[in-house]
Order: sequence, then C-alpha cells, then structure tokens
Amino acid sequence: MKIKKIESILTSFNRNYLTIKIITDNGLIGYGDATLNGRELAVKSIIDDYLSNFLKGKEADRIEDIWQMIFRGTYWRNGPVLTTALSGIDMALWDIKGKKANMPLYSLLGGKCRNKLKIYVHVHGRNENELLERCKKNINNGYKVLRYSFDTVDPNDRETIYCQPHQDLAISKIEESDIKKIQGYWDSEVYIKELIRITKIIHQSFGNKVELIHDVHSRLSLSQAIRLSRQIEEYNLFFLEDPIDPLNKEALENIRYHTTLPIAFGELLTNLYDYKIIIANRLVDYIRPDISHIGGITPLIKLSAFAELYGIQTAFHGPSDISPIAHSAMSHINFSIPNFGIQEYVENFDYLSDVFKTPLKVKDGYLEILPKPGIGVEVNEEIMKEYPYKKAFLPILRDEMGAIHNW
Ligand code: KDG
Ligand code: MG
Repeated sequence: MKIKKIESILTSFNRNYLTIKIITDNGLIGYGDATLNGRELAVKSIIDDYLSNFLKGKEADRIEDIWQMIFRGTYWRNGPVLTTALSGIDMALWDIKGKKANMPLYSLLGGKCRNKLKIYVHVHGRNENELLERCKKNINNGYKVLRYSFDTVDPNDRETIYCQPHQDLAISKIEESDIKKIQGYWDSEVYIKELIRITKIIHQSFGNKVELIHDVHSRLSLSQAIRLSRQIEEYNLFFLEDPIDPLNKEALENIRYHTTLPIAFGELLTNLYDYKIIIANRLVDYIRPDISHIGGITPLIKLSAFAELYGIQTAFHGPSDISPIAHSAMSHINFSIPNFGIQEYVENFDYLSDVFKTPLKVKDGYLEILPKPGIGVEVNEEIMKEYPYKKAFLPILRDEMGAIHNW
C-alpha cells in the first residue's frame, strides 16, 4: 500500500484549519490536522513544496520510518512548522492504517482502558457576574471540571481591561490592530490580586459541585507564580496550567518545592525531547502536549508511556485552534492509555459537525466514542471549498512600558 497523493486543504470557518489528506494506491484516504494558529501558510508550504513529493511512493504502513525520515532525515530536526506538518501526516497515516485493518485507532493501540473520558471546558466572563452565571450554566449542563478566566478592570485606570487568555482571544482571526481596542497593557500584579479574589468566590459558590482549572498562560515570573500558587492552594484546583514561561521550564522545580497545587504544563513544547527533564524529574502532575504540534499520534503514544512510568497523567492540549480531527485522534489515545487524567474540550464545535463528522459525543461532562475505523472523522470537502483561508494573527501583549509580554 503506497502513498499516491497528499493534499493540504486550508479552510476558514470561525477560524483557520489545515487538513492533510493522504490517498493510497489502493484507494484508502486518511485525514490529519496540521493547523498552526497564525502560521498556517508556512505549514502548507512545507507540505506542498517539500514533503508531498518526498512522500509519494512510500509505504503508507511504515509510519515510524516516515516519522523519523521527516523529523531527523531533513537534518534540521524540530521547529513547530515542521512538527505541525509532521503531525498532520502522522494522523493521516494512522487513519489509513485503522481503515485498512477496519479497526478504530483505540483498538490498534491496545483497546479501551475506560468507557468515557472526563473533559473540561472553558468558561470566560467579561466580569464577575457573567463568569459566575456561565459557571452555573456549565455545571447544569453536566460538566465536572471548568477552566475559568475573566477580564479584569485596572483599578487605577478604568479604561484599561486586562483580558485573560481564553478561546475567543486565541482566535487567529484577530488582527493586531483589533487587539489594541480590547486590551491595553498587561499588569501581572493586578491579575494576581483579581485571580485570588475570583478563585475564592467561585470556590465558595460552586466548590462542592465542580473542580477548577486556571491557565496562567506563561504570563508570570517565577516568584509571582510561586506567590500565586501558595495563595490559591487552599481552593484545591484540579490543576494550575503553565504558571511560568516554557523557555524556563527547569524552574518548575522551584514551584514544586513551594506548593502542593497540581501543575499542568507543556502545550508550547513542540519537541518530544523537551519533555525529558519534565517527566524524569517529576516537575509536573499533568503533561499537556498538543497532538497537532508535537508530531501527531506516534510521539504522543511514546510520551504517554514515558509519563506513565513516573506516575504522571495526561491532559492533552485541546483548544478550538486545532481541528475536530485532532480532537478525535487524541481521544483514541486517551481511551487506550492507563494514565489518562483529563481532556480539554471545545463544547462549541457543533457548528462544524457538517464539515467534520466526528465519532465523539459529549454526555454529562464526559466524552464517548463510536467504534468507527481509523480516527473515524468523515470530512466534507465540498463544504470546505466554500470557506477559503483568511489571513489572521494571534494577539500580542505588551507591558505598561510598551515591551512585549508573554501572551
Ligand atoms: O493558539 C493558542 C491557544 O492554543 C491557547 O491560547 C489555548 O492556552 C490554551 C489552552 O490551554 O487551551
Ligand atoms: Mg493553555
């Protein structure tokens, strides 16, 4: 079974998605997700201008070999553009393998370890009341874990609003000029103070009904992160995500010494090998690799097994800027590994259900999966043609002196 053709399909619905389609000489079709928010065209170019020709005629069954050829064989190993392209190819090849075997991916990976997956969704409020209302709505809809964020008004300048990272702002449709209208500069001290206050309120209101997650999005310094962790420790978060910059990942060790708060980390680590020190030194409780950026299913299986040996659980990155194909692919892994922790999920994917018909179903705060062959997503390419790519950017954040701050 040889690879006959590779296509990269770039579409923009609410946001951009790059879908990889691989066709084999015996007529099987596999789909993968290769979306890199804000850099979609660069990934498309790697596929169309470099990898497509190189893959033609290769054995579709030899996934590990193809993975190594793309990662190491191109000499310039690494880099999110390459690993995102690789992710899309890897997913499409696993999809083909499953379809050939007429088995769902989770069966190929050893079979289900559980019947359903606990998920968490994002809840954002533009103010405290809206946040509390939305938490309530989600709890009534059955969710057991919520990731909360909210906008904060600067007490010294009521005109300035600090927007915490949330799905609406992570959208690659926002132009740099637009972001200025909704976000001035960033002040970590205002954020920390407000976060402690709001966490207490949500905990008091819903603490017996739901568990809480907060994503710092790498916006704090080490000492700020330690101070924050200690002060919200009593609210028993499910985990605190990305308290510090991944460029300084070794410093997670210092956070460990100072707090018992569970730590989740890793959506920005796009190289499998970056996880080595984190796992081997037990610097986190949950790893958060992104299936569309780390190289697909193949490295995620290895990473999960490695984490399992150290008693570390998974909480794969699952925002709306990776497509339903990615969400479906990682769910198969989640079903088949013993150290699954929780899955981040996007509850508003429904509007895409005609384009990507997934095997996933949300029920009472859990994800269930249908036994479809491969990854099990039906892709409607006709609809895709009606939604061409739109150039877009990720937001940029600056401090009060005008210098770039981690967004
Ligand atoms: O493109 C950026 C998003 O993927 C990110 O902001 C989402 O931090 C995120 C999360 O945890 O889902
Ligand atoms: Mg995050």
